[in-house]
Amino acid sequence: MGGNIATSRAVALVGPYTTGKTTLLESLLFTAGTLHRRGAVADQSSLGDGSPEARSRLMGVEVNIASTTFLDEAWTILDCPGSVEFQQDTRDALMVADVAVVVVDPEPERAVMAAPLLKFLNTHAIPHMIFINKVDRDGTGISIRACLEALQLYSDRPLILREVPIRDSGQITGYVDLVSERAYHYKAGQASDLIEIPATLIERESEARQGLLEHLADYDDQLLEDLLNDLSPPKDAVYQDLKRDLAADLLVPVFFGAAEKDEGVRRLWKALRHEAPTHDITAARLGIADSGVRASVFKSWHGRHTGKLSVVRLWSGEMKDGTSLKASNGESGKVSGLYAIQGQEVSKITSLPAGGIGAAGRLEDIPTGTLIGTPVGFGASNAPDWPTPLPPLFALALRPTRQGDDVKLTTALARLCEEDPSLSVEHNADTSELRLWGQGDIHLQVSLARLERLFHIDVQAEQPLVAYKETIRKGTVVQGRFKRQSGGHGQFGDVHLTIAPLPRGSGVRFEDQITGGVIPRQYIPAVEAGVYEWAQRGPLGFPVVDFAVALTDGSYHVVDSSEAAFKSAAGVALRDGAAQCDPVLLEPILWVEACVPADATSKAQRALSGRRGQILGFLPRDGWHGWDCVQAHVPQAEMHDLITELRSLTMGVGTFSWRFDHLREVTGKTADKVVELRAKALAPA
Ligand SMILES: Nc1nc2c(ncn2[C@@H]2O[C@H](COP(=O)(O)OP(=O)(O)OP(=O)(O)O)[C@@H](O)[C@H]2O)c(=O)[nH]1
Ligand SMILES: [Mg+2]
Repeated sequence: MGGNIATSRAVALVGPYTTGKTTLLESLLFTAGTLHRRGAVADQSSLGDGSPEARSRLMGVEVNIASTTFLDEAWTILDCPGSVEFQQDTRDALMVADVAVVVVDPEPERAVMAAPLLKFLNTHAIPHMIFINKVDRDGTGISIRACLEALQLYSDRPLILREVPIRDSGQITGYVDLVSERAYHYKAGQASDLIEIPATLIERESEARQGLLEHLADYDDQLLEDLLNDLSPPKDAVYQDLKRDLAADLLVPVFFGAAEKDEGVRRLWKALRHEAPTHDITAARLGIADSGVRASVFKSWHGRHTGKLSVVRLWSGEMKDGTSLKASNGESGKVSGLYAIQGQEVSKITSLPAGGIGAAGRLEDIPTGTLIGTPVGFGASNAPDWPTPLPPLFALALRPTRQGDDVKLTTALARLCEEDPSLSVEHNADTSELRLWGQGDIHLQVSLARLERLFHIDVQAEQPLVAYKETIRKGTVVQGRFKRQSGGHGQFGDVHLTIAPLPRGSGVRFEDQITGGVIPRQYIPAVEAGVYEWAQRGPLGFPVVDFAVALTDGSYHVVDSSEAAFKSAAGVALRDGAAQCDPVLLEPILWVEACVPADATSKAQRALSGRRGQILGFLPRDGWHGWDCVQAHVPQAEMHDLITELRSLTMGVGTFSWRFDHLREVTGKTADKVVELRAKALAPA
């Protein structure tokens, strides 16, 4: 039953944005005695959110790591960002945590915001508790039961109330613990006072306690028998069950309190102390064998004075500065510098004990998600599955403001992507743009702020261009002659071309139908080259696709003909011919699947139709109770801020996936505007 655990455990604080995770970190550190003065997020004095990017936005933009000791037991707390745009860090931290505390707001209508997280925890069977925070606020309006019922809709595991609130004029002023059956009155900033269970609560308490025991009895036959015989089970047995069921992720205990006033926080600490699994149990859950040093890299960053740091959770053995390691990606490395992390501070240590979290220096080719360990018995096969990085949803095209910063920018972006696997860089060949992809506008703005602060690179960021194409709708027969006479010998080429449209996706085809040597062999590749060159920019200003050109006839001059002249002749023919071929703009259409809670399904459909999308249908989201996915074809030109709109319709939880599907003809005003803008962009300055 808990107590005297020699190794360090890791708890991740997760939950929707602004529910109070960083405040809870502060409170956990304060109540444990690690912080002597309590800071606050709002006045930028908290230990968490210490980076300039987090401070200036008053929000979590990366995982905050801090260690502490509570009643002589070591803990590392991973305070994770709540914003949907920074979930990569949250997921990676969860992969190494022994237990997660899901911090939520008490309003039932906000429960849906925790849905994606609860899904992730359920999928990966990560033991978790719920902490309903901010119960100091507007007390009369808060119903713990309603909050729990709303959250239960999104959890596969039963959520079990561990305490019931004591109220004074509606305001929550304390709680009755359902296992110890003791009542406490909150004292802001201090340990709660033990009090008598208020008479009015006795019935509510015993009903809730019965509910708790019945859930535990689902996995404990002895307890079931006791309950059937109306016997009160021994407390120790109840604590044992709670501990075992939490470790097996069979149920989710629910606590409440107010992190800002340290209310309910000692209660949470004690639950963690007695019930959270230890690192060896977590390692076994992840399938990591205990043989020598084994550690998972769950975060990477580059420190100004330390070089690359790999933040690791050590599952077994002892990691030291200088330890040689193999990695599950096939690389190897040697720890060069070992550090403890406390918020923004890193400090040198000589060794890291099992269960601990620290930063190992200069493991250059070992990315986040890798298992590392001493070589003996190390095989890639024992690396646990790591979730794939979050797919890109939002892009900006970047250009360095200062000339000559291109190479520096590429290097810096590669680093940022290494530190954050949900960022990626694309060099788009169609538009010649350098694009930064991420999870949303704030995510990218924070990345650009880091680019400025750490690499001193200023960039201009714009909405990316769309890779329009064009094609022809009719065929024609055309002659192209290129003739120049300027001094010496001239230039002469003459071609007859048959131009014809091809089905979508055919590309450009060239056929040589010359017979009888009317054009000598050596000039034919030049004609073909002329066709491809012309196709790079058609009459509307975009690359031309899906057409065929047959070279049917022509003539040449013994002295004046040349490859260059034939290439130009082909260009002349196509330029003249294309005008008769009914050119038309093609725009890229994406297949998009937007997934939202079912009450927002019709709003999501409207959002997609409003973006010239064609709704293909909708289905219940596989494995997600109460969610739908709407499929549609949407022009890429309308996609830029779709994620922003979907989130604003769904309290942040709506999302989508996408892939290129096809090119579609676009006409009328939409096309005219595109062509006009293109002409302006191509016009000489
Ligand atoms: N009334 C009340 N407000 C609280 C409590 N805990 C946190 N807050 C406030 O909620 C706001 C957000 O707190 P944070 O601790 O930054 O929330 P967070 O969950 O870390 O936010 P992100 O990391 O950005 O998702 C701050 O203004 C806090 O003062 C609480 O117990 N009661
Ligand atoms: Mg935070």
